[in-house]
Amino acid sequence: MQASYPLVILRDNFINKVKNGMLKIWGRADGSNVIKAMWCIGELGIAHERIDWGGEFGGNDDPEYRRKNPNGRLPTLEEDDGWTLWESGAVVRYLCMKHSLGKLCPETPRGRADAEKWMDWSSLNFAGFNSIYLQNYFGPEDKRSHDAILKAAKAQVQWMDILEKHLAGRQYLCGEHFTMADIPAGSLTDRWFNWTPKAALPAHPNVRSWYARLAARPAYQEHVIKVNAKRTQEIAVRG
Ligand SMILES: N[C@@H](CCC(=O)N[C@@H](CS)C(=O)NCC(=O)O)C(=O)O
Repeated sequence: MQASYPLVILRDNFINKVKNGMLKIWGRADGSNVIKAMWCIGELGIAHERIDWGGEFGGNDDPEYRRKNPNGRLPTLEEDDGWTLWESGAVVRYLCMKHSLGKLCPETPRGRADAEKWMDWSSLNFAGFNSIYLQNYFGPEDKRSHDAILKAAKAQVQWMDILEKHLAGRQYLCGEHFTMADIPAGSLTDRWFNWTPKAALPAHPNVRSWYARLAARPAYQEHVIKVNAKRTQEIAVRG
Protein backbone atom coordinates (compact mmCIF):
# COMPACT_ATOMS: atom_id res chain seq x y z
CA MET A 1 0.00 0.00 0.00
CA GLN A 2 2.61 2.48 1.16
CA ALA A 3 4.87 1.76 -1.80
CA SER A 4 2.07 2.36 -4.31
CA TYR A 5 1.01 5.73 -2.78
CA PRO A 6 3.66 7.86 -4.51
CA LEU A 7 2.89 6.05 -7.77
CA VAL A 8 -0.73 7.15 -7.51
CA ILE A 9 0.40 10.75 -7.02
CA LEU A 10 2.77 10.45 -9.96
CA ARG A 11 -0.02 9.02 -12.09
CA ASP A 12 -2.46 11.79 -11.09
CA ASN A 13 0.16 14.47 -11.73
CA PHE A 14 0.78 12.97 -15.14
CA ILE A 15 -2.95 12.88 -15.92
CA ASN A 16 -3.35 16.50 -14.80
CA LYS A 17 -0.38 17.57 -16.86
CA VAL A 18 -1.74 15.89 -19.96
CA LYS A 19 -5.16 17.36 -19.24
CA ASN A 20 -3.87 20.87 -18.62
CA GLY A 21 -1.74 20.65 -21.73
CA MET A 22 -4.74 19.70 -23.79
CA LEU A 23 -6.63 21.87 -26.18
CA LYS A 24 -9.86 23.04 -24.58
CA ILE A 25 -13.11 23.83 -26.30
CA TRP A 26 -15.65 25.74 -24.28
CA GLY A 27 -19.19 25.07 -25.40
CA ARG A 28 -22.16 22.74 -25.07
CA ALA A 29 -21.92 19.86 -27.54
CA ASP A 30 -25.18 20.61 -29.37
CA GLY A 31 -24.51 24.26 -30.28
CA SER A 32 -24.30 24.39 -34.08
CA ASN A 33 -21.07 26.40 -33.97
CA VAL A 34 -19.59 24.09 -31.36
CA ILE A 35 -20.53 21.15 -33.62
CA LYS A 36 -18.48 22.79 -36.39
CA ALA A 37 -15.37 23.02 -34.20
CA MET A 38 -15.83 19.57 -32.67
CA TRP A 39 -16.35 17.82 -36.00
CA CYS A 40 -13.12 19.47 -37.19
CA ILE A 41 -11.29 18.30 -34.06
CA GLY A 42 -12.66 14.80 -34.63
CA GLU A 43 -11.43 14.80 -38.23
CA LEU A 44 -7.99 15.91 -37.09
CA GLY A 45 -7.86 13.47 -34.17
CA ILE A 46 -6.65 16.14 -31.73
CA ALA A 47 -6.55 15.33 -28.02
CA HIS A 48 -8.93 17.76 -26.38
CA GLU A 49 -11.22 18.51 -23.51
CA ARG A 50 -14.65 19.99 -24.20
CA ILE A 51 -16.20 21.93 -21.35
CA ASP A 52 -20.01 22.15 -21.25
CA TRP A 53 -20.72 25.88 -21.36
CA GLY A 54 -23.56 28.15 -22.39
CA GLY A 55 -27.18 27.17 -22.99
CA GLU A 56 -28.56 25.26 -20.01
CA PHE A 57 -25.04 25.17 -18.50
CA GLY A 58 -24.78 28.97 -18.41
CA GLY A 59 -21.50 30.77 -17.76
CA ASN A 60 -21.77 33.07 -20.80
CA ASP A 61 -21.49 36.18 -18.62
CA ASP A 62 -18.88 34.83 -16.27
CA PRO A 63 -16.17 37.56 -16.23
CA GLU A 64 -13.39 35.02 -16.66
CA TYR A 65 -15.16 33.52 -19.65
CA ARG A 66 -15.76 36.99 -21.11
CA ARG A 67 -12.02 37.57 -20.92
CA LYS A 68 -11.57 34.53 -23.15
CA ASN A 69 -14.44 35.49 -25.44
CA PRO A 70 -15.87 39.03 -25.08
CA ASN A 71 -19.03 37.95 -26.90
CA GLY A 72 -19.90 35.39 -24.24
CA ARG A 73 -20.81 33.01 -27.10
CA LEU A 74 -19.61 29.53 -28.05
CA PRO A 75 -17.32 27.95 -29.00
CA THR A 76 -14.08 29.28 -27.55
CA LEU A 77 -10.81 27.48 -28.14
CA GLU A 78 -8.16 27.70 -25.45
CA GLU A 79 -4.62 26.41 -25.74
CA ASP A 80 -2.46 25.34 -22.82
CA ASP A 81 -0.59 28.68 -22.66
CA GLY A 82 -3.91 30.51 -22.28
CA TRP A 83 -4.19 31.66 -25.90
CA THR A 84 -7.82 31.80 -26.95
CA LEU A 85 -9.71 31.98 -30.23
CA TRP A 86 -13.39 32.57 -30.90
CA GLU A 87 -15.57 32.51 -34.06
CA SER A 88 -16.13 28.93 -35.13
CA GLY A 89 -14.96 29.52 -38.71
CA ALA A 90 -11.68 30.96 -37.43
CA VAL A 91 -11.31 27.97 -35.09
CA VAL A 92 -11.76 25.53 -37.99
CA ARG A 93 -9.32 27.43 -40.21
CA TYR A 94 -6.73 27.65 -37.43
CA LEU A 95 -6.88 23.96 -36.51
CA CYS A 96 -6.76 22.81 -40.14
CA MET A 97 -3.86 25.15 -40.91
CA LYS A 98 -1.97 24.00 -37.82
CA HIS A 99 -2.60 20.27 -38.12
CA SER A 100 -3.49 19.58 -41.73
CA LEU A 101 -1.83 22.05 -44.08
CA GLY A 102 -1.99 20.66 -47.60
CA LYS A 103 -4.88 18.36 -46.70
CA LEU A 104 -7.90 19.77 -44.88
CA CYS A 105 -6.43 23.26 -45.34
CA PRO A 106 -5.43 23.66 -49.00
CA GLU A 107 -1.91 25.00 -49.41
CA THR A 108 -2.05 27.15 -52.53
CA PRO A 109 -3.45 30.69 -52.29
CA ARG A 110 -6.23 29.91 -54.76
CA GLY A 111 -7.00 26.54 -53.20
CA ARG A 112 -7.21 28.12 -49.78
CA ALA A 113 -9.29 31.08 -50.98
CA ASP A 114 -11.69 28.68 -52.66
CA ALA A 115 -12.15 26.72 -49.43
CA GLU A 116 -12.55 29.90 -47.37
CA LYS A 117 -15.10 31.20 -49.85
CA TRP A 118 -17.35 28.20 -49.15
CA MET A 119 -16.78 28.51 -45.42
CA ASP A 120 -17.81 32.17 -45.35
CA TRP A 121 -20.70 31.57 -47.72
CA SER A 122 -21.99 28.72 -45.55
CA SER A 123 -21.69 30.66 -42.31
CA LEU A 124 -23.63 33.54 -43.85
CA ASN A 125 -26.32 31.50 -45.56
CA PHE A 126 -26.95 28.46 -43.34
CA ALA A 127 -27.35 30.11 -39.94
CA GLY A 128 -30.81 31.53 -40.72
CA PHE A 129 -32.82 28.36 -41.22
CA ASN A 130 -31.07 26.71 -38.27
CA SER A 131 -31.97 29.42 -35.77
CA ILE A 132 -35.59 29.62 -37.00
CA TYR A 133 -35.94 25.82 -36.80
CA LEU A 134 -34.50 25.85 -33.25
CA GLN A 135 -36.85 28.60 -32.08
CA ASN A 136 -39.92 27.10 -33.68
CA TYR A 137 -39.34 23.42 -32.87
CA PHE A 138 -37.84 23.80 -29.41
CA GLY A 139 -38.54 27.36 -28.21
CA PRO A 140 -41.40 28.31 -25.84
CA GLU A 141 -44.48 26.42 -27.02
CA ASP A 142 -46.69 29.50 -27.32
CA LYS A 143 -44.16 31.09 -29.65
CA ARG A 144 -43.73 28.15 -32.04
CA SER A 145 -44.96 28.54 -35.59
CA HIS A 146 -45.01 25.87 -38.28
CA ASP A 147 -45.42 28.59 -40.88
CA ALA A 148 -42.18 30.20 -39.73
CA ILE A 149 -40.43 26.83 -40.29
CA LEU A 150 -41.91 26.55 -43.79
CA LYS A 151 -40.92 30.13 -44.57
CA ALA A 152 -37.34 29.52 -43.41
CA ALA A 153 -37.16 26.29 -45.44
CA LYS A 154 -38.38 28.12 -48.54
CA ALA A 155 -35.81 30.88 -48.06
CA GLN A 156 -33.03 28.29 -47.70
CA VAL A 157 -33.76 26.53 -51.00
CA GLN A 158 -31.91 29.16 -53.07
CA TRP A 159 -28.67 28.33 -51.20
CA MET A 160 -29.22 24.58 -51.42
CA ASP A 161 -29.78 25.03 -55.19
CA ILE A 162 -26.34 26.64 -55.45
CA LEU A 163 -24.80 23.75 -53.52
CA GLU A 164 -26.65 21.26 -55.70
CA LYS A 165 -25.29 22.80 -58.88
CA HIS A 166 -21.76 23.08 -57.51
CA LEU A 167 -21.67 19.47 -56.32
CA ALA A 168 -22.57 18.07 -59.75
CA GLY A 169 -19.51 16.00 -60.69
CA ARG A 170 -17.73 16.81 -57.43
CA GLN A 171 -17.29 14.65 -54.36
CA TYR A 172 -16.72 17.55 -52.01
CA LEU A 173 -16.91 21.35 -52.16
CA CYS A 174 -13.28 21.71 -53.26
CA GLY A 175 -13.31 18.72 -55.59
CA GLU A 176 -12.12 15.18 -54.99
CA HIS A 177 -11.13 15.50 -51.36
CA PHE A 178 -12.78 16.45 -48.11
CA THR A 179 -11.43 19.79 -46.85
CA MET A 180 -12.29 22.45 -44.29
CA ALA A 181 -14.59 23.93 -46.97
CA ASP A 182 -17.09 21.15 -46.26
CA ILE A 183 -17.29 21.73 -42.52
CA PRO A 184 -19.53 24.80 -42.06
CA ALA A 185 -22.18 23.78 -44.63
CA GLY A 186 -21.88 20.09 -43.78
CA SER A 187 -22.35 20.70 -40.08
CA LEU A 188 -25.88 22.04 -40.74
CA THR A 189 -26.87 19.77 -43.62
CA ASP A 190 -27.86 17.00 -41.21
CA ARG A 191 -30.44 19.40 -39.73
CA TRP A 192 -31.54 20.54 -43.18
CA PHE A 193 -32.38 17.03 -44.39
CA ASN A 194 -33.83 15.77 -41.13
CA TRP A 195 -35.53 18.81 -39.67
CA THR A 196 -37.09 20.32 -42.81
CA PRO A 197 -40.73 19.23 -43.19
CA LYS A 198 -40.83 16.62 -45.99
CA ALA A 199 -43.29 18.67 -48.06
CA ALA A 200 -40.85 21.60 -48.10
CA LEU A 201 -37.73 19.54 -48.86
CA PRO A 202 -36.60 19.52 -52.50
CA ALA A 203 -34.72 16.41 -53.69
CA HIS A 204 -31.22 17.93 -54.26
CA PRO A 205 -29.65 14.55 -55.15
CA ASN A 206 -26.09 15.88 -55.36
CA VAL A 207 -26.33 17.48 -51.93
CA ARG A 208 -27.82 14.25 -50.60
CA SER A 209 -24.92 12.17 -52.01
CA TRP A 210 -22.43 14.61 -50.49
CA TYR A 211 -24.27 14.37 -47.17
CA ALA A 212 -24.08 10.55 -47.41
CA ARG A 213 -20.31 10.83 -47.95
CA LEU A 214 -20.02 13.07 -44.89
CA ALA A 215 -22.22 10.72 -42.88
CA ALA A 216 -19.82 7.87 -43.69
CA ARG A 217 -17.09 9.72 -41.79
CA PRO A 218 -16.77 8.60 -38.15
CA ALA A 219 -16.16 12.16 -36.92
CA TYR A 220 -19.37 13.35 -38.59
CA GLN A 221 -21.31 10.51 -37.00
CA GLU A 222 -19.91 11.32 -33.58
CA HIS A 223 -19.99 15.10 -33.54
CA VAL A 224 -22.89 15.92 -35.86
CA ILE A 225 -25.40 13.10 -36.28
CA LYS A 226 -25.16 11.69 -32.76
CA VAL A 227 -25.32 15.14 -31.18
CA ASN A 228 -28.42 16.09 -33.25
CA ALA A 229 -30.08 12.69 -32.73
CA LYS A 230 -32.28 13.58 -29.75
CA ARG A 231 -33.79 16.60 -31.48
CA THR A 232 -34.01 14.76 -34.83
CA GLN A 233 -35.93 11.98 -33.11
CA GLU A 234 -38.25 14.46 -31.39
CA ILE A 235 -39.07 16.16 -34.70
CA ALA A 236 -39.67 12.79 -36.39
CA VAL A 237 -42.04 11.69 -33.62
CA ARG A 238 -44.00 14.94 -33.90
CA GLY A 239 -44.40 14.18 -37.62
N1 LIG B 1 -20.43 33.65 -35.16
C1 LIG B 1 -20.23 32.91 -33.93
C2 LIG B 1 -21.60 32.60 -33.36
C3 LIG B 1 -21.47 31.99 -31.98
C4 LIG B 1 -22.84 31.66 -31.40
O1 LIG B 1 -23.79 32.43 -31.56
N2 LIG B 1 -22.90 30.51 -30.72
C5 LIG B 1 -24.14 30.11 -30.08
C6 LIG B 1 -24.17 28.58 -29.91
S1 LIG B 1 -24.07 27.74 -31.44
C7 LIG B 1 -24.20 30.67 -28.67
O2 LIG B 1 -23.18 31.03 -28.11
N3 LIG B 1 -25.40 30.74 -28.10
C8 LIG B 1 -25.57 31.08 -26.72
C9 LIG B 1 -25.56 29.88 -25.84
O3 LIG B 1 -25.64 28.75 -26.33
O4 LIG B 1 -25.50 30.06 -24.63
C10 LIG B 1 -19.42 31.64 -34.23
O5 LIG B 1 -19.50 31.13 -35.35
O6 LIG B 1 -18.68 31.17 -33.35
